[in-house]
Amino acid sequence: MKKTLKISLSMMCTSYLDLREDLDLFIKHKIDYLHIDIMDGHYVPNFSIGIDFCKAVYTYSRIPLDIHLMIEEPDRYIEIFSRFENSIISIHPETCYQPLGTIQEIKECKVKAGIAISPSISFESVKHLIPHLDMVNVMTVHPGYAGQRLFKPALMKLRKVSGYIEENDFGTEVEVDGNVSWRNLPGMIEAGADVFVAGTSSIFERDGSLEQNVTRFRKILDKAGNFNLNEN
Ligand code: S6P
Ligand code: MG
Repeated sequence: MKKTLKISLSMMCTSYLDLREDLDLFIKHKIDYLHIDIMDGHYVPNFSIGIDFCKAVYTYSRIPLDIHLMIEEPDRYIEIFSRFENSIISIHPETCYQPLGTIQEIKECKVKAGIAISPSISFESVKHLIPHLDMVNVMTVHPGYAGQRLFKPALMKLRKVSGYIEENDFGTEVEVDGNVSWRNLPGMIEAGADVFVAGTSSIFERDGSLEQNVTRFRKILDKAGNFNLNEN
């Protein structure tokens, strides 16, 4: 079966002054998700974008949001981030008292539910949550900043997560987030990711234009998806 590999664009890497023009380009190229990194200065040292930014980009583009909550006690904010149809909210399980309860709450708000797994969190410690999820984000950098180097051991975790999902036919999407560069992309595809967070190391890198980079990224994913078709 053909595998559809998707692009989730990291919006903290966009040029805010060119936002409207960039969103037009993302609409034209049918970008699958806008990846929204929400940070609180506690769970991660950094701050980033917030709910008003989500409203603006979603209202204009209607591209589903892939909201990555890097915040403590995310339960307090599920309701306000669940107002965007066809979107996904991912939490870090170690930020919740009762991760399954938070996952259920996200689903009750009629959006998709995901978890993000930081490099310090093992596959084994979150495995039991996977059957309840629509997406698992395997982080290949430490949460908090764009432009970091790949944390290589996370690729093994990516392989474990995608293998477990495939063996059990859960249908959960596997996302890879962090230094998804031109160089690292083939290994991440091979390790079983379906959704790729594109940031400063690929689509927003300065070497090519944004349009050239989007086209280049899509071509790589389409080719890999078709290859999967031929394999089966
Ligand atoms: C990191 C965040 C990521 C970054 C993305 C940036 O805390 O969750 O989503 O935005 O990794 O991509 P790059 O190519 O700069 O690593
Ligand atoms: Mg992220």
